[in-house]
Amino acid sequence: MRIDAVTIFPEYFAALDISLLGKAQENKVIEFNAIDLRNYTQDKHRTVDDSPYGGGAGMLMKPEPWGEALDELLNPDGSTVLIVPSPAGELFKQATAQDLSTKEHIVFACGRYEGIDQRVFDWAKDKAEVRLISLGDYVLNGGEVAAMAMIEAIARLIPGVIGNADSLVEESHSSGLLEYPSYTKPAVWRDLEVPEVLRGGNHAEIATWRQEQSVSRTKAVRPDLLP
Ligand code: JDH
Repeated sequence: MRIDAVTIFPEYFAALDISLLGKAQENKVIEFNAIDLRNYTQDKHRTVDDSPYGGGAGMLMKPEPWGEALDELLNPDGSTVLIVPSPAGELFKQATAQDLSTKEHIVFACGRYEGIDQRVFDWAKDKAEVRLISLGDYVLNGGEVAAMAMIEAIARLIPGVIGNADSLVEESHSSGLLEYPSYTKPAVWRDLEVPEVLRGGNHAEIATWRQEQSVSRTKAVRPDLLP
């Protein structure tokens, strides 16, 4: 899979060279490029913003640099998925990550200011699958942090990115409930004991205990996840 991110802050994406995603890039399992939108401007000041038609506070990203960048980046056969992080998008879910993890080429259009001129997406609709996606119901300063989170969630589902494939198998069998609490050694730490049941080695009892913990936790903090 190839992932491109168009942004005025390519430095944000340096973190993708670390850890599992860094290894996956070295192993050519994924290719990642951060592309500076200002390289596609024509004026001496490398301007990417302008005031909005109709008035309102703040600035918008002007369409021309986006057009020049996307002319270069979108596959001519229409196989690219263009993802636009946006507070007005559909909510990003694990199912979204699963769907996107099967794509050959994804381009993230990372806006700043109050977002990007609508015509960029209206124009791109004929050249790519365009999806406005929101990381969650809160306001960020731009698309970069949202794109980073989405990239991590997508990339870790690609075969060969996660060292321990069993982790993904276990995840895919997970119930949609919150996780149960987990413990490692030592058995007693600062007077706090690991629950007896986990030290007993009765696997049926452990499974029942974990299930009960998942249900009670979900009831308490995420009742919307319960059937
Ligand atoms: C991309 C610019 C900043 C700030 C206007 C929005 C009133 C619009 N989950 C998510 N939250 N935020 C983003 C995100 C934010 C972005 C860009 C993604 C590009 N910004 C911005 C203010 C507004 N404002 C809220 N309304 C209630 C109007 C954009 C995001 C994602 N993914």
